[in-house]
Amino acid sequence: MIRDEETLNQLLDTLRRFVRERLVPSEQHVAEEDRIPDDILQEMKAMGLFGLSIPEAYGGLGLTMEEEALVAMEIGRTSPAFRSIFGTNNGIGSQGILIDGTEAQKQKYIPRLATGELISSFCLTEPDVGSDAGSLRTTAIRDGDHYVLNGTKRYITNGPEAGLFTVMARTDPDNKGAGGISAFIVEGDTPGLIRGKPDHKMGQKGAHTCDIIFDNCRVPAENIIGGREGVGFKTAMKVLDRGRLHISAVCVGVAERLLADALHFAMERVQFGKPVAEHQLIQALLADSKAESYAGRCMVLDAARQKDEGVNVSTLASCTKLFCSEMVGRVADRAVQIHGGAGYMAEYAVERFYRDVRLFRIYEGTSQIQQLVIARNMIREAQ
Ligand code: COS
Repeated sequence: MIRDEETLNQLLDTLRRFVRERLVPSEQHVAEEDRIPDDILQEMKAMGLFGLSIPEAYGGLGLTMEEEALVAMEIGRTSPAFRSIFGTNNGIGSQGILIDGTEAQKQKYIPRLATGELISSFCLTEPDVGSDAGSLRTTAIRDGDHYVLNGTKRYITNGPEAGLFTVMARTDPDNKGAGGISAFIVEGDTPGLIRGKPDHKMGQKGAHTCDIIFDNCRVPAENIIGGREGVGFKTAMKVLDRGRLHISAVCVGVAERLLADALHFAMERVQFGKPVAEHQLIQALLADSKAESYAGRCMVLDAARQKDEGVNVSTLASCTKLFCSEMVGRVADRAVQIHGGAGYMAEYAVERFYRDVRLFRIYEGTSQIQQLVIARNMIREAQ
């Protein structure tokens, strides 16, 4: 749903210019330094990017899912690391509180997430728990008016810099399944919350992950999301439904950027006496990429509109995540191929993007998990 076309177009224009003039020229620097410069962070905060999807009542821009998808596509036209730092505040870092939190929890934390004063993280994955999220082992045992958290969370995006964590932990040790899990809000300076060393990743330099270790970490009982035990897994799943749509939109943006780079290169590069873009085998690579990225764009916007209408988009979110993350992998591969030897060189952005996009098929649920969710929902609906 687009509420006001003119206001949205202004935002998209501003963003397009910011991406082109500020972010794209900094991509290489961010990759080399493995950090986003402070001045760019400040500009992103001033533009309201940390609160895109946070309701206006809590200081955000209150974008609808369709509007957010269009914004994410614009942001996708540069290194995913730029999006990663504020994407978490809009998505998996804040949505648990927004969807299932109490009003007091929202009032206390959401406005500071919207401004970017607080950076947030989502702690679900563990060393032995990835796709089978319902089997997580981190415990949260009630002790007076606190819960005591123990366990390790792994590959936590924004872990090194986050000031606020949404943590899924088992409050009922006798229930080994999803029903024993609760979600907590944990402040970054809580004693017993320990950050591991930043991970060395294949790509997405500038976006940081690390282990988050809970060692007898005492969290006030009032910080259990929604004030209820046993519903944390469902909170996590609802958060991921939304997050998967957002990531799909980013995949579309990245694919469009890669295709623009590949087309530009193909029109400049001359072989056999003419630009390689005029060779039919290169044209096939360009055309397939165009058709697929357009399909991704249509899927994301359709699913986003349905979400705005209140439809349960669990299946559609998984369909778009599956298609768009696989699609951008194929487009990145073709973009490297079109560049030939140059595509293998770090001097060209496609080499970096080729590594960056590999993560999209893994995080917020692997492609295989999306397949499983889609098929299980289909069977459930048919029964
Ligand atoms: N929205 C609301 N509730 C949901 C839901 C959704 N999208 N998906 C599942 N649930 C509910 C189910 O209805 C069920 O509730 P009841 O017990 O009341 O029936 C409960 O949650 C458990 O669901 P289910 O039985 O389907 O859980 P499973 O353990 O079989 O696992 C998958 C479900 C595999 C889909 C889940 O573990 C998953 O998404 N794994 C991937 C995790 C992931 O994406 N990790 C990435 C890291 S986070 S960046």
